[in-house]
Amino acid sequence: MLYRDMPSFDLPDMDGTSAIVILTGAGISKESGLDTFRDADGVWSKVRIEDVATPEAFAANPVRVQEFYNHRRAGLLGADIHPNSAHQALAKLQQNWPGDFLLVTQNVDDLHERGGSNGLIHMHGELLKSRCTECHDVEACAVDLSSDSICANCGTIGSLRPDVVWFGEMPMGMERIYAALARCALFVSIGTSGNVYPAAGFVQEARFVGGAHTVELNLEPSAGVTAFEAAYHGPATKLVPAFVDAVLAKV
Ligand code: BV8
Repeated sequence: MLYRDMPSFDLPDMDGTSAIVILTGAGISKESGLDTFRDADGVWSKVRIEDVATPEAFAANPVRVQEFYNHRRAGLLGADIHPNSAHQALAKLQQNWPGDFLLVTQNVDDLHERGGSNGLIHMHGELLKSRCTECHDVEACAVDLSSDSICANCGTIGSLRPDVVWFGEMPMGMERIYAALARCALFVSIGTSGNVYPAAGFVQEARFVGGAHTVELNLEPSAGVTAFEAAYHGPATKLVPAFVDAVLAKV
């Protein structure tokens, strides 16, 4: 249900020593002006995953794949793209929560960092980084990549790719993520449709391995909504700041 005024969040019995894990997806960046993937006007309504987001696509047509990421990288660096109050609320939670806190994002944008978060795991990589397919060196990248790009580490020409995780590739930070899920008291999934694995399975891990209270904050019910003990639906910039204040009241 969409809330006209804020819901009262039912939270578990927890205190400042409890561990929290937050998972975010493209929905948290939507109100900052970045497209989601599976909404009606989303990224996958314009291009096919098979053409731009798999290793096979990159091998078959590197120019097309590089252009797809060059366009998104330039968009992210646009003057009109800023973190929103949901990003900022999660940074406030991290700063004020005494217990263990881990933010995991599926997003490849840097809006969590620009909103004040740090130490987060970009499990699907980062748009503003490049990786060399020869020496595996990863560097900050704010420019277009092409077959003329030169690796700053090994000097190879044409070996740079976006440092993102394509379908069929192993997401990043999985060991650290599963260790945190196994001992968290609160798991919150924000702005994700719950379609992409292994991220979509984290709620089960948190609930049945970690014994966590599991919460979904999303514009609409996700594909995995029934796995959550509590679900609140509305825009992230409304729900997340209020939710963070409710959690901080537990300290
Ligand atoms: C892997 C690249 C294994 C960068 C992306 C079961 C188990 C394991 C794997 C699989 C499995 N079944 C299938 C697989 C394979 C596959 C997969 O999940 N396929 C899906 C399509 C079925 N998974 C993989 O390939 C993963 N790798 O499993 O490797 C392995 C094991 C051993 C050895 C090697 C490999 C890799 C997955 C990563 C793929 N890369 N991105 C990029 O281009 O961005 S995924 C892509 O989807 C993005 O990263 C995105 O973040 C991610 C998830 O999408 P969402 O973030 O949820 O975005 P979406 O648009 O879907 O939803 C947005 C939501 O926000 C909506 O619900 C909307 O209502 C809401 N919203 C909108 N506005 C707002 C809002 N909410 C709040 N406020 C608002 N204002």
